[in-house]
Amino acid sequence: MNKPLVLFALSALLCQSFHSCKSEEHEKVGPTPTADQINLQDMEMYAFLHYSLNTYTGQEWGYGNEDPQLFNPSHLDARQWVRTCKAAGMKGIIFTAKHHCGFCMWPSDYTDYSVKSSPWKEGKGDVVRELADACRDYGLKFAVYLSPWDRNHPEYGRDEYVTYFRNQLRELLTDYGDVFEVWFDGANGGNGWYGGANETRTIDRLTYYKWGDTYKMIRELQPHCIIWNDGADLRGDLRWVGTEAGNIGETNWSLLHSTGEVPWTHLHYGAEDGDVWVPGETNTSIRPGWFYHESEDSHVKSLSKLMDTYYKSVGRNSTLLLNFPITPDGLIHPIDSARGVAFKKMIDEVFAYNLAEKARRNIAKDAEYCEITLSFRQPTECNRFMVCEDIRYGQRVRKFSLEALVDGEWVALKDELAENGDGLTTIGRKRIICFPTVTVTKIRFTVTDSKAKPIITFSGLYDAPPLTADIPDSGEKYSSRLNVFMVGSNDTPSRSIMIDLEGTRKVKGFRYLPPQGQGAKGIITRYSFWAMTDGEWKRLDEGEFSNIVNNPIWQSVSIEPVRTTMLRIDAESLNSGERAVYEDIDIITE
Ligand code: FUL
Repeated sequence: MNKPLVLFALSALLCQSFHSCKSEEHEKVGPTPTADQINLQDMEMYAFLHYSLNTYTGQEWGYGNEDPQLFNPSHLDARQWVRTCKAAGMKGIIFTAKHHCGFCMWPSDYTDYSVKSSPWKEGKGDVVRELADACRDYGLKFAVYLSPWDRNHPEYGRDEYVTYFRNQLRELLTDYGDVFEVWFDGANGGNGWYGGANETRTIDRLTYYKWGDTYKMIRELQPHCIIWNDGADLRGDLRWVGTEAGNIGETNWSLLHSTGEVPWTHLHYGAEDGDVWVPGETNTSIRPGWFYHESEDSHVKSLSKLMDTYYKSVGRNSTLLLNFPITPDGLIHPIDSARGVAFKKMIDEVFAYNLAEKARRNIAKDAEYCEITLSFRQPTECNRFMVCEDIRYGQRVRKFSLEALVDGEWVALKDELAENGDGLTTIGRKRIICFPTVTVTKIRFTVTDSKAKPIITFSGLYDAPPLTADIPDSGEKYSSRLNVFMVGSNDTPSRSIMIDLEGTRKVKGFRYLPPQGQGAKGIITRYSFWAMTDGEWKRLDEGEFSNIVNNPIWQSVSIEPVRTTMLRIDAESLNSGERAVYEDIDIITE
C-alpha cells in the first residue's frame, strides 16, 4: 500500500460508517496537512501536565529565584499520571519540562537550577525520564513543553541564552525517545530574577529566539515532531486558539497566512484564504489554574463543562489539550482523576450508537455540492450530528445546513452551542452539531457553499443521554456586596480601587476578577494592597497576577490578618489602557 492509501484506510477506520459525496478526481484544494499533522489531529485529545516549583509556592508563574529545596514530592508516581490520562481518553501527554521560572524537571547538563539541586531522590531523579518511560509502558505518546521565557537565567535577553535554550531542547529531543510535539509558550512577562539582576527584560518575540535554526534542529532530531509555537516569525505546525477558556471558533479553518502577524481572529477562526496548513489546538485546564492549588479543589470543571469543551474543540475541527495539574505529593488529584474518567465515559456513551446506521441513506445526484438524506422507518429521537471531511484533499466546506422532518415539516436545526449567528460554517476533520432533542423521520444535510466539490467521508447521528449524573460546578458565587469605588478624576485615570468596609473588619485577603472578554483593557497585572490604619495607608502586600491576560480567572491574595476600615488595591501595572478595571472584587474576612 502506498502512503495515501494507508492514511485513507486509517481515516476510514476512525469514521467507521463510510460514505460520501466525493469528487471524482480527488484533487487537492488549497493547503493540505502533512501525514504528521493528520496523525496529530487524529489523536483528538491529549493531556498537559503542569508541574514545577510553582506547585510548592502556590504561584502560576515563578519569578526565577524559588528555592530548588522546595521540590521534594513524597509520592511522585508518573505511572499514576499516565494511567489517569489514559483512562480519561488522552492519547498522549505534554509535560512542562521547564516553565517560566527556569527550573528544569530533568537534570540538564547546562544548569544546576533543576531536580539535581533538590532533595528529591537526593538530586539523582529525573521527572522527564520517569514520565517518558511510563508513557512508553502504557502506550501513550510523550511530548515536552519548554518555556522560551526563563526568569532564572542570567543571560536571558542576550544571544547566550538562545544557545542555552537550544542546548536544553537538544537534550530533551535526544535522550527521551520519540517526542510527538514541542510546545513553545509565547508568554513573556518581562520582569524576573535573571541571576539576581531583578529587572525587566524585553525581547522581540518574533525574532529573538531565531526559530528558523531551532526548527531545523527539531526536524533533524525528531522528524515527526509537531511544532506548536505562539508568536514566532515562522509558522509552527499547530496554532494557539487565542484563549485558554477551552473553545475555538465555530468557523474554524485549519489555515493561516505564512507571513505577517497572526491577528487574534486568525488564531481563533483560522484564515479561509490562508496558504499554509496550521490547525488549531484548544488548550485549557481541568481547573481554573494550570498549576495545582488546594483552594481550587472545589473548582474542578464539571462534567457538563468538560463536554461543552469537547464539543467546542474536537467537535470544531480542533484537538483538545486538557491540563491536569500535579499535586505537591507528586500525583494527579483524585477529584481531577475521577472527573477525567467520567468525561471519557460520557463521550463514549454519547457516540456509542450511530443512528444513521439504521437509516436509509440517499445522496442526491443533482446537488450543487452535496446533499445527504437519512430516512428512518420509525420516528427517531436525536440531538447530535457529526460530519467529517477528507482533509487530505484540503478543507473545502464553507457552509452547510441541517434540517429535520418533524411531523411532516422540514425544520432547520441550529447549533445550540453557537456563539455567532452565521449558521453552520466549516467542517474540517470533524464537526459536531449539538441541537435540542427532536423526533424525526428524516434528516437532511446539505453543503450550501464550498471551495470545491466536498469530500464528505462520514456523517453520523446520535442521541446523547441527558447528563443525569452531572457533577456540578461547585463555584462559589463571589460578589462585591461591599462599597467599592475608583479614585480618580477625568484628568487622572484611576489606578486605585478603594473598598469601604463600612466598619472595622478583620481582613485576610482579597480576590480580584478581571474584566472578561477578548481584548479587555485595564486588567491589573501587578498589584499592591493597602489598608488604612490610624489614618495612614499601610502596604500589606504586592505581587503579580500571573497569566491573568490569557486566563482571566479569579485571583486570590492572602495576607496576615489585619483589622481595618478601608482597603485599597493599586494597579502597579495594567495589560493595556490607563484605568484599572474589575469585573468583581471580594474581600476575605474572618
Ligand atoms: C501560558 C502560560 O503562561 C501558562 O502558565 C501555562 O503554561 C499555559 C499553558 O500557557 O501561556
